[in-house]
Amino acid sequence: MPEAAVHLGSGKVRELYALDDQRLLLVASDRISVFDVILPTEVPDKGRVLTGLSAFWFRRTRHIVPNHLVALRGDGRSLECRRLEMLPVEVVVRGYLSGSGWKDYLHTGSVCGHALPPGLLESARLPTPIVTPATKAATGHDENIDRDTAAALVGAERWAEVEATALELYRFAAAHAGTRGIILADTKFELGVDAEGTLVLADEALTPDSSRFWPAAGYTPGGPQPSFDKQYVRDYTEGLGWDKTYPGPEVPTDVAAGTRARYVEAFELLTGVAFDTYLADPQAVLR
Ligand code: PZK
Repeated sequence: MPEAAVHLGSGKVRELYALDDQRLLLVASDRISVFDVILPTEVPDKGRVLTGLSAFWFRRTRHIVPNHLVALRGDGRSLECRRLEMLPVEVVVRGYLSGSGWKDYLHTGSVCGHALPPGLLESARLPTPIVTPATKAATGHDENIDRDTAAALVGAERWAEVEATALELYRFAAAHAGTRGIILADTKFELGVDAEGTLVLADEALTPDSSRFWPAAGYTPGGPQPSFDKQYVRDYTEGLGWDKTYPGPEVPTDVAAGTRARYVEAFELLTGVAFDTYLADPQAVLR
């Protein structure tokens, strides 16, 4: 990292630096969070997998919406990006009923103001994908909001553009993942606006940390689906009887290695690039 970089903030598993007034550096660590708690054990190369996947998707979706990617660095875990005015809304697209969407549906029959047919099972495929906005609550947790609230936060015209863009991104990525045996159940986008007022896709995009990826083989609605990437480490930590509060437990090397292998498998299936090739030359995902 250049010595001039100024640290702007930390996410749970990422760091954000200012390179100059126009550009930022997003650095993905190998930290992993399980049940919203960071574990003391890292998953080797996890940050490189996520960064490579983000860069891959930015390259392949720029016909849908411009994005903030300026350069993928040779370390494979850092993205130089354009500095934007971020929208104060997280944009989740759901093709399947899971997580907070399933909880809201159980209680109200709808998700973020989208009335859904009765009798849907947990993890069911939705009749059509829906956009479910959220805001960062004071607790640090995301809070689902309805589309009128989102429209009030960013402006009605901008919100309509965001919804249409997010749906197109989801349909494109879900179709690609489907051909690779992966269900893209849902995904969260963060968007910003550049100095010209153009909507720009930012943050990380379509990674296992911002999405639910399920193996298509074995998909069975009626309960939660195993996570493509985190299931080993979830199963291990739950098997300890851990109460899912801080601090999380250390995980054995073989569990961390098994988790790494699942991340790498997702990377290779989705990008079609061997992970060793990426390590030797990260630009391979941009071609
Ligand atoms: C921006 N974050 C989230 C916080 C992280 C990431 N292109 C952009 N322009 C302006 N701001 C941001 C971005 C992006 N992406 C992203 N906060 C601001 C965040 C902490 C650590 F790695």
